[in-house]
Amino acid sequence: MRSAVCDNVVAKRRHDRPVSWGDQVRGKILPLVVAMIAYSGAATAQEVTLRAISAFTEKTTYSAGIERFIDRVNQAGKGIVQINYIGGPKAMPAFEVGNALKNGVVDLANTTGAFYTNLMPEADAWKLTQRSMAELRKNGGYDYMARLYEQKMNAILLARVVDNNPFHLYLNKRITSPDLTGLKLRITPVYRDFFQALGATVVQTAPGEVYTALERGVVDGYGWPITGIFDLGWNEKTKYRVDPGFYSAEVSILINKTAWDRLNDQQKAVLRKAADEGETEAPAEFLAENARDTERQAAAGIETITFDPVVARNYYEKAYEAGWAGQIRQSPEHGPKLREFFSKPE
Ligand code: 173
Repeated sequence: MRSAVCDNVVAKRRHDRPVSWGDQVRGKILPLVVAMIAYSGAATAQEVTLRAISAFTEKTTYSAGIERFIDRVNQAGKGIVQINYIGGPKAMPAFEVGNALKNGVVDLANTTGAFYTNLMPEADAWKLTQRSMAELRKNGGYDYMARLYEQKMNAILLARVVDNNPFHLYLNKRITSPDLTGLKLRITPVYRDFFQALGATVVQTAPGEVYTALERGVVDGYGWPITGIFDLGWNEKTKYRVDPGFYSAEVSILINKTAWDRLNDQQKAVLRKAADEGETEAPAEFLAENARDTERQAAAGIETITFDPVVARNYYEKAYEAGWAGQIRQSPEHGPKLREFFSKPE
């Protein structure tokens, strides 16, 4: 439109006739008015658009939290702040999301600590929390992590939108005791120390590669939470689930700190409110989803493998023992402190 106006002016001048009032309007005054409107818009328009990405496939269990957050922000933030959802791993590999967030390639990210241990090994410790986020925000545990997020990720963890959601071992070979010798299992850093402590051989893959790995028999099983195995069809390639579950899956919405610092108070308030709502509703929501998916797995013919109570207790305790040992090995400075904040009171 603006270039059409300019072209018009140039064309008119070539005719070398006296400049009429109409020409003046088109040539000088109109562009001025257009520029003034544009300028006043820029001066008063507060609306900022942030770019968001998820490490999990769009419209599946572990993207639901950020998708609801985006809906809330885009609803409450009209004229203030909006989010442009780029999508899931089709747009960016899961293990790249942490880097992209840190470097400001995206402003917001939905991901889990295990996917960016290269930048911040301590982030994988969220899985070991035995206290609620509400408690951790009061007891200093959140604040301790917040400093590490700022230093190592240039980020703020706005909301943990997955909690109360245990991980399990899924298998295609029956076991009668928690001895995983001879089994090859798909992992992320979440399960590495525990499954290796039980004798397994491990291979790390993004969630998007699990189906093919199962189909080709490259792995005998995989680690995953209690919910979500139906999302990408893994139920078709899964015979057993080992109980009990262990840890508490964490997926959170992170924001790049530089992008956050550029926002005004009103914009921050819209994001904070949507984040707080998401974090508050997650624990109860997942308890309900856990029960639903447990039934759904049984209905799909997935058999549960259980152990004697004492063996089961040892299995569960070994998960935490191996998990914390791994954390402390990778972060001797912060691991012990995080263990104090995160563990349940004795
Ligand atoms: O198994 C995984 O890919 C993983 O680490 C994870 C973490 C949180 C939620 C779902 C999966």
